Amino acid sequence: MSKSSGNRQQEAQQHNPISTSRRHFFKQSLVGSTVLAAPAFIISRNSTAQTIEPELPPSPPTTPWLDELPIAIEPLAQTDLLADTSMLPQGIAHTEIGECGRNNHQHWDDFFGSPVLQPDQADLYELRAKADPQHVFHPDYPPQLMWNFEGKTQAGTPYPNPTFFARYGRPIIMRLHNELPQNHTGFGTPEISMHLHNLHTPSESDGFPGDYFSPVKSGPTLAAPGYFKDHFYPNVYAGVEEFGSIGDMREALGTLWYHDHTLDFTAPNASRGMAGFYLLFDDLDSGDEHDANPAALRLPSHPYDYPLLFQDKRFDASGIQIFNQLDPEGTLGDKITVNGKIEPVLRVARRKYRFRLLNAGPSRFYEFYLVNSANTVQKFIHISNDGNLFTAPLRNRDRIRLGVAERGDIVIDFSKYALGTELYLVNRLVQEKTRGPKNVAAPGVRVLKFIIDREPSEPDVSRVPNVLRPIRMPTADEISAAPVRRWTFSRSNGLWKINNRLVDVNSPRATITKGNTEVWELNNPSGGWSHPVHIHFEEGVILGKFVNGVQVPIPVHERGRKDVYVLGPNTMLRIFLRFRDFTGKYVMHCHNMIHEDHAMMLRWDIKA
Ligand SMILES: [Cu+2]
Repeated sequence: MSKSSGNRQQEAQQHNPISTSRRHFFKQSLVGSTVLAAPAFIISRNSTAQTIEPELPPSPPTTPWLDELPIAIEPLAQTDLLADTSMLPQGIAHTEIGECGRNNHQHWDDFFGSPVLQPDQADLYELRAKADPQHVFHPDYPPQLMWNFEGKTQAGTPYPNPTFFARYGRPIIMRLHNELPQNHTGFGTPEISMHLHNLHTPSESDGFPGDYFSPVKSGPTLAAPGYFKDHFYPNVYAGVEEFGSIGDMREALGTLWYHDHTLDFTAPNASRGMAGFYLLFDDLDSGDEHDANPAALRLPSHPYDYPLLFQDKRFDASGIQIFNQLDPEGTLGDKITVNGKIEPVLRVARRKYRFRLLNAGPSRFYEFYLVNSANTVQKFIHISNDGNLFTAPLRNRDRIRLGVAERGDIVIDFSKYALGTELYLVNRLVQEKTRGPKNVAAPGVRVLKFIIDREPSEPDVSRVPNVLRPIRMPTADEISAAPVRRWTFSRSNGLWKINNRLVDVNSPRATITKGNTEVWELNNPSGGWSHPVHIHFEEGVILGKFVNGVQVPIPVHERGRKDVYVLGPNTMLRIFLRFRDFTGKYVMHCHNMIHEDHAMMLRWDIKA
């Protein structure tokens, strides 16, 4: 390990009193395990490696396009959580049978009318956080440890980090078991707090960072450790109290994702693999391209609706993943995995597909292009940002930029191409440090190869209508009446801070009365780094963007609702937010997971 990173670790120990005990705990468990490879700088022999920091050798070269992704993803199968009558889901934490000490589910009786769940009241799912010691990122690398949220397919086979198919108006109870090895060594920590980003979720089911648990350990905001934790996902739109029923359909969320959010260890735990998709549908975005409802959009639907999860990872000389969780600069990945695979192939039919692109971190930004084998840029349709459908599609787009945790849904029409055509998804954004991206440069790095290998089995009836989902913009009166809070994201003493303070999950830095609105000004006064800032629970709209104090246009794809606000260098954003329907504790943090862990996060609360 380099001297400089060693110094930074000592600094982290000295300057982060909140987290010292957890860091110390983890430092002990790292003894005896290889965390980082030799410090010598080696020029990359691999043309497909991203530019890297000089302290680390690049990941070993890989032969591209050896592995294939499945041609369709499978929905996660439900579990019968009512089969064992001693373990029925209930509003109050079931600690006597091993549930961790969570707060009571809010509005449980309003939804279910009795203390214990009755048949047919909710969709029921179960995930188990488990170690897979034999994951293959690439055939050139050895099988190795990965951590997953594991579910089951309809056929009953294990399904790592599965995709939920959820529907507005239909609540979900998700039982999360922690079966990670408690004697783990290496990066990652075996406590978990699963955040569902950015569902309109009561706080006790949000995956609050201080709500981490294992059978033997629990975070400061839980009352007790446990083997499992039930999450209640109401699947209501924001605005229930204002609009009644299941809320305001203009607030619909579509492409959501879940990941571990354990305090101080989000980057290593998510890098271990614990991240997946939660797709949410309603009558408009119904997930059925054959839908007879004239109001339905009929966007390309399953199996032509395909989520793609990108993570940056670094591997040592033997091809084993490494990550320095004690360094406030983290470890920049130079291999980009797509749904857990390096340089995979996806075979597609000659028709339209909806791809849901997710930057799952920990710290790399992407600007993706679709190119043919001659690197000529191809066009696609951009339909949503952060999972929120635009009011109208952005057609003829040639790039999509994603900060960590941002999502972008795009539609690619492969019917324009001949059978046998090969296309590539390419990242052209240069990034040399975890602090943020640099310039865009062609031809970029090919991360995914499409092969158009078949005609569709039936005519493609999907479409991309000219009108997608309406938006509720704040009125001028609402904006002028909203109190303003100012948050500055900066670095001092080697750590990442908000308004010059480190995270403290025990105490809120803002308390807002339910039903109120506010304007938040997010300020990055530095030229040295970028912060993709995430506000849990509520979507916002960007009112204004300022660079070096000068107002600049808001990019067209950022004019809808968002939950991640990319603060570039010397940038200030004004955001309008409503705080609705539920109370409790939430967070705002930089979603560069390395900044988040070291400790650019704050708790804010909604009170009744
Ligand atoms: Cu940041």
